[in-house]
Amino acid sequence: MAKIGITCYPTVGGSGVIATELGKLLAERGHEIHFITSQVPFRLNRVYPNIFYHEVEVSNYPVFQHPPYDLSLANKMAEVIKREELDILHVHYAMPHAVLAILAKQMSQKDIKIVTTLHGTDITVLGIDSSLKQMIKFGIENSDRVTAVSKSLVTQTKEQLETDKEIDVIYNFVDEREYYREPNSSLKMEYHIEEHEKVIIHISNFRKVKRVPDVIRVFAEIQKRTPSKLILVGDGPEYSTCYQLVRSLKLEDKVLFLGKQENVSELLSISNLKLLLSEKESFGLVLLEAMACGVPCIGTNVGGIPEVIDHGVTGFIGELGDIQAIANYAIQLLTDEKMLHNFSVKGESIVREKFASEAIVKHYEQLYDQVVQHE
Ligand code: GMT
Repeated sequence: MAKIGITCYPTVGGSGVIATELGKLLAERGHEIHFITSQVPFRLNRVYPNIFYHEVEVSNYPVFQHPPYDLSLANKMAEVIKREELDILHVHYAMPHAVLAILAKQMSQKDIKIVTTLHGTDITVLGIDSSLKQMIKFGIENSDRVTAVSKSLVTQTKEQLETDKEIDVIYNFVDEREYYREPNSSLKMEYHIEEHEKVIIHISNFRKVKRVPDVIRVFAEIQKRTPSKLILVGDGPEYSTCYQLVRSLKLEDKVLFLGKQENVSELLSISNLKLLLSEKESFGLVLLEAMACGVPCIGTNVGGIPEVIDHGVTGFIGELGDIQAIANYAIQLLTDEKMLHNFSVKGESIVREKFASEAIVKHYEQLYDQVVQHE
């Protein structure tokens, strides 16, 4: 059994979810897990005897213009590596976490192995910035092993950073014990959704890349053809723009803005279709969460989305910004009960087969074994 340190951004976000869920499942399999983060990861919602949490304290000295979070993190990593005698430090994000792990390794003077998982934003957004490109490349090339959450992200990383570092694809997963369809018709009533109305759902952090206005425009077309409601879950910079758009399209009584929600599987369980129309998306964990709850998905032909949605089998893939074509797919699906049922059942089985949490956690374990034995 290994002693594994995990660093991620612990707040709401796919990478934080994956890092935390992975830590929990590894702990269940007997490993000793040490989270080294600035806050308790939000999914770490109960006590686990072999999970430890080391808080990174950021001091705000008057001489510094900005609190030195990165250096405090490296310092904490080095301290935990030495004191807890970690075997592996698994960091999520090359920038800044892999770079800090390398620094921490030097400071600790221990032969700890560094595993870095790429989730996308560090490559697709930060990697474009030439001032950071060299730093990200350094983090990746000096990690002992690197994984990425889709084939598309591997290709993009290699192209953008001009690196031939070997990168393993390990897909996102969900804990199937938490994500499954549990119909609750009273919840529909509580949200004033009629039984015959179809429910379309979108969940994101409302950043520009998520193209939430496209979701609203697609819904505007759908509701002309079939009785339906749109549920928007999450919060972020585009929230008020979306609110204005809904008002200008006179859809206020058909779009529900729910803000951030904890128990999304309950909301997914009353939904018939999930829309993710992003312009950048290395995987789209929310798609997997939806499929696990029996919800067919429509996504854009972007990043890792086509690796998750099987076009014509579990949902549809449309071109970015092609509102009418995406709306047509949605109407076709929502007005055909047989297709809706088949897509839903197929989605649930793909989650259990291609994206099974057990197989994915074992894949990470294999990688840890290889890296430790490679000494
Ligand atoms: O974009 C987000 O919603 C957050 C971001 C993150 O860093 O948590 O998500 C990224 O990592 C997720 C987990 O691997 C992926 O499922 C998301 O597709 C990815 N986001 C982007 O690539 C934009």
